[in-house]
Amino acid sequence: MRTLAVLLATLLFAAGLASQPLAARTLSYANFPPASTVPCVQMERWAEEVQKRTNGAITVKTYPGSTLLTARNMLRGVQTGQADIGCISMSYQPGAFPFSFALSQPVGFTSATTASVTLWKMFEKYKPQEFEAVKVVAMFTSAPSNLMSRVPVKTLDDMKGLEIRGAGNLSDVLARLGAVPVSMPMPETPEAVQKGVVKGLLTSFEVLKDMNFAEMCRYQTVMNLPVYPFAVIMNKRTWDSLPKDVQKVIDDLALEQAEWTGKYWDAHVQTALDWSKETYGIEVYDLSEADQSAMMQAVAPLIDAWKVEARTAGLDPEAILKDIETFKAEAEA
Ligand code: 3IO
Repeated sequence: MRTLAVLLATLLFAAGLASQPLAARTLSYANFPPASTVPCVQMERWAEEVQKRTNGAITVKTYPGSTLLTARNMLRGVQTGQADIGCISMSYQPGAFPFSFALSQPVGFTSATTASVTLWKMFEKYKPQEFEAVKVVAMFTSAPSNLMSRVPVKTLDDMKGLEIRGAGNLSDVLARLGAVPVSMPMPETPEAVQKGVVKGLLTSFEVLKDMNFAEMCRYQTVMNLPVYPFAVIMNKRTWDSLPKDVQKVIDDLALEQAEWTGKYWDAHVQTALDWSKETYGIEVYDLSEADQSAMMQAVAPLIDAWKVEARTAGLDPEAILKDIETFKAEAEA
């Protein structure tokens, strides 16, 4: 049985290699949200840069909008080779990335640029076991999370009992704030908001424009809650089959890509807010100072919960948090 499986795998693998011309290769890159969103904009940028820097030896064929793999089967799909490359929002797999989830704790990131660069540097320094089954080619995070809602939320008290869409750690954040968290990937969220299954969503503001949430959610509350970390992963066999010079191009691009994506994301949040004000007359509320500090107090225990999770995974949470602070300060300097 086992021998047969190995034989089959070998045959399938050989067939896969044979179908690729040696000189030029096309790699498939799957992404789950619509083409208009930042994760897909950074995908196109990465694809262009890799094509340029390998002088056309590598062509990247992109599949935005879950046309090749959905959010829910992205990780497995890349591991099994349904796509060569895929983009994952780590929070969609609670428990799967105990190291990287340090970044989605309330550790005080105020921009996608700083958080993205920090995430990549942390990954490089620690080479965490959680990504052992794949090759990580890029990493970035969203901008800090804020509330977009169909009803005005001007105080923390207004959050109580409100059904809000989040994912992973951001759903835990919602629970700590007294809201009723409902977890789902981004592509399922417009319908949930539209049907009233949830009253709003917690993520970065640029989706007001990119997914037109501003049409349904006219009320925004600035909360500066944690970022969502992303990883762009490549199938291990695909990676191993690439020439060394191509591998170098990809490795050399990673830090720059994190910074490019973070900067684009931060700028795009502002563009989207301006557009939403002009197009739909959205309202943007700031919490009072008292509510802001109450909010930070309410979410602080999440860090302790993460520490327990990290220790269980054999990690040193104190060292990780210290390094995050160092890289954050470096990036902000
Ligand atoms: C996100 C995911 C897909 C498209 C746009 C986005 N903006 C912020 C996120 C973060 C995330 O994964 C999510 O589900 O909120």
